Amino acid sequence: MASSRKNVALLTGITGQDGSYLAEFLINKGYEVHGIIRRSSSFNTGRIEHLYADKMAHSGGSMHLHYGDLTDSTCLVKIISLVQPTEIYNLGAQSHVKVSFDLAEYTANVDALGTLRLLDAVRTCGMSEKVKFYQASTSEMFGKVQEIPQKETTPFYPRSPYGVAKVYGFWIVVNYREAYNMFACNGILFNHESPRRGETFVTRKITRAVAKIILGQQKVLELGNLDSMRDWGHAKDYVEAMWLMLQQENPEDFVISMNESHSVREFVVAAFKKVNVDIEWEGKGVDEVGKNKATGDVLVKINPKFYRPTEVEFLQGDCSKAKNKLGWKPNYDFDMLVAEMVESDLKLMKTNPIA
Ligand code: NDP
Ligand code: GDR
Repeated sequence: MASSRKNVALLTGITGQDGSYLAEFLINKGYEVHGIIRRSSSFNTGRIEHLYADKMAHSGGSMHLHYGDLTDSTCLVKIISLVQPTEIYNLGAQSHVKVSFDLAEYTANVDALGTLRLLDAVRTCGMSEKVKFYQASTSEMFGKVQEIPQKETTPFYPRSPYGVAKVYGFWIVVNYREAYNMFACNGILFNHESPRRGETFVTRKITRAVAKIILGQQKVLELGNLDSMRDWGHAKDYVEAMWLMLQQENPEDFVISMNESHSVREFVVAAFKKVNVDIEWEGKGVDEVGKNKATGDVLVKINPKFYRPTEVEFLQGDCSKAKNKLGWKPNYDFDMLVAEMVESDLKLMKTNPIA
């Protein structure tokens, strides 16, 4: 393994929530960090701009960005042969579960075949036994409840094109590890959030709406299934686990989670509580509403548009293996996560109401 070389990390998905925290983490550890970014008609580097010195050149300091895409094998080979990474973190993905029902083929192309392309690019560059590879696998692979809590040995039953594509990603990583002696690991991460979470994922949608409602910029928050149960942690804690997996003697797969499950309804209540609003629920199904207990104002409504054709009802992860073998433990709990996200969105909406 490439231990005598300087630590050089290559990240796909560096502009996303996890990519930005992981890049920060690795730079602090003294890594040279390279990231693959997509060409976009608008700026897509907002989460990582603070990490490079020269904004125009997308470079400077320990950060280097390269245009590329997981659907383009040629660029992956070029970038890997140029960068000669010691570690690759494959975080790039069409990561929205609901969107994957509309963009099923594209999601498979990026999330499933993109993983294959990246692994094959490593082989093409003759680096199979020189680079460590991290794959962003997901609790969505567990899908329909087979066992509670879910752990590394729980069978997969994905419930969306996204989940199915990620199951392919998982197994192709296992196969290349076994076939070509690659140091390749799957992190099976449960939901993790932060102030940098994309605005259309449910936690961030809620914390943004709480901030806007309290500041008089929005009246009502419309949501889909309030009964879904998720095991929510903080992205900052979870990127450390990704790195720890690649520092082991042998490549293995690990569940990363909080072993604690909350409903979307509970997240709503906790977020409004941070701005001293108590929510009481009335009605059932699509007619359910969340009211401000003090004023009677309806603050939360159901919009069936946000329902999914098939839902993952209950996720709770058992991360004992990661705790025992990696020595990983989270610094944030559920309450701290909600507090940080609400505070951050309050600050954002106060300074930039059109955000
Ligand atoms: P985000 O949606 O925030 O980021 C996704 C990243 O992938 C962005 O940088 C995006 O670029 C990039 N990307 C999208 N399509 C392509 C493509 N065709 N080629 C190259 N890059 C692409 O996701 P997160 O940071 O939340 O998640 C990181 C990874 O972890 C994803 O693979 C996700 O599926 C997985 N995961 C996430 C969990 C979570 O709770 N956050 C839990 C378990 C797994 P752009 O900015 O240009 O859109
Ligand atoms: P998820 O996250 O699908 O678990 O995937 P998301 O926040 O989108 O949904 C969580 C649950 O909330 C319910 N929900 C809503 N979801 C959204 N987005 N918008 C709504 O208005 C809404 N109302 C209710 C959903 O139905 C669902 O049950 C995330 C992504 O980061 C994946 O990439 C990752 O793999 C998994 O987490 C682990």
